[in-house]
Amino acid sequence: MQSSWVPFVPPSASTLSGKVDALYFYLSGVTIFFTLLISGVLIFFVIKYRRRNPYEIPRPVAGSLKLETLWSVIPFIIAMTMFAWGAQIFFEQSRPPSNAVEVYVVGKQWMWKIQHTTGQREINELHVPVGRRIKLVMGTEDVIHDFFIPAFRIKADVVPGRYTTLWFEATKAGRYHLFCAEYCGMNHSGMIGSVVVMEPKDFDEWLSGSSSQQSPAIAGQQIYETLGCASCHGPTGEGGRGPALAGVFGRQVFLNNGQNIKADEAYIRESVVNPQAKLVAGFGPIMPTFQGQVSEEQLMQILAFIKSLQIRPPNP
Ligand code: HEC
Ligand SMILES: [Cu+2]
Repeated sequence: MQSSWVPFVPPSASTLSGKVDALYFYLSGVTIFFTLLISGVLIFFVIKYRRRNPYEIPRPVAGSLKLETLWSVIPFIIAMTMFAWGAQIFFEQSRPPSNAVEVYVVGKQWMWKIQHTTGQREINELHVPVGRRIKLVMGTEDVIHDFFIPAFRIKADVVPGRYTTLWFEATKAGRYHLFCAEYCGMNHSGMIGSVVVMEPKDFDEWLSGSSSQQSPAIAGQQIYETLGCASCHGPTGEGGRGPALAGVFGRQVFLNNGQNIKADEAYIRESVVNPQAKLVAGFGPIMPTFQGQVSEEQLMQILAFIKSLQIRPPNP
């Protein structure tokens, strides 16, 4: 495992980690500065104004508007710099760039199951190339887990019934810790793994080395056929009794109730497990729920299939 030169600070290996550290050092610096200042002044005054004889009575303290304004405004400004800086990093971290390569992650007591869009599967290991943006689409089969890569300074809860996304761009080849950071039962402490960051050409070799695996989109297509989705949505998602699915991902969808929402991962997932929650305008509530018939992993594969439908639109 890689380590860093600052004690207690994990290695820094993503485009984000330096920024998070800078903010952290700023917070620590401000805290240390004021701790020293206040305790120094406190000790100084305790000595300077100590009682020298038993009959001494101090002068009464009168308020000072100037002083009070000053010690309200300065901390306010300092707190706001922390807020603005933190918010800026938060927004950057929580908005995956559109050109990121997707990787599917499913948490399960007590392991991380990972699948690449090319089909490679891994357990408790995540191989990624240096210098490419990776977007993780994460779900869980059972309880809440938390995907944490300290070296990248990224961490997010994975919650039953919904998707969480994270993104990063690794900057340094090496092997880094991967933890579950949410207590998830008996073997939580063993739910650890590693992230292997490789040079792009090594990574491509690794990808092609373990071929013969089915891509999530192809697996999703098979599930789509087995569950009979095709009977309403058409074998290539061209539509029929149900709306066309080709091109739906990322598009605006008009709903029965007049609302207009973006078809993101969460929407597609909900459409399959709870189709009546949001009805597409012009269609009745005829789609049955598939809750309990598909695992989280299969849902992600269906999602991958629906996403793939827009890259290659069906022939008319
Ligand atoms: C009995 C016909 C039927 C079957 C079977 C069916 N659907 Fe649907 N589906 C519909 C209808 C009708 C709608 C539109 C009304 C609604 O939103 O529920 C819909 C909506 C959807 C949507 C939202 C589409 C949009 O444009 O917003 C998705 C995604 C979807 N279905 C996926 C699936 C998947 C995946 C399966 C198989 C696991 C499936 N459907 C099986 C009829 C069906
Ligand atoms: Cu866990």
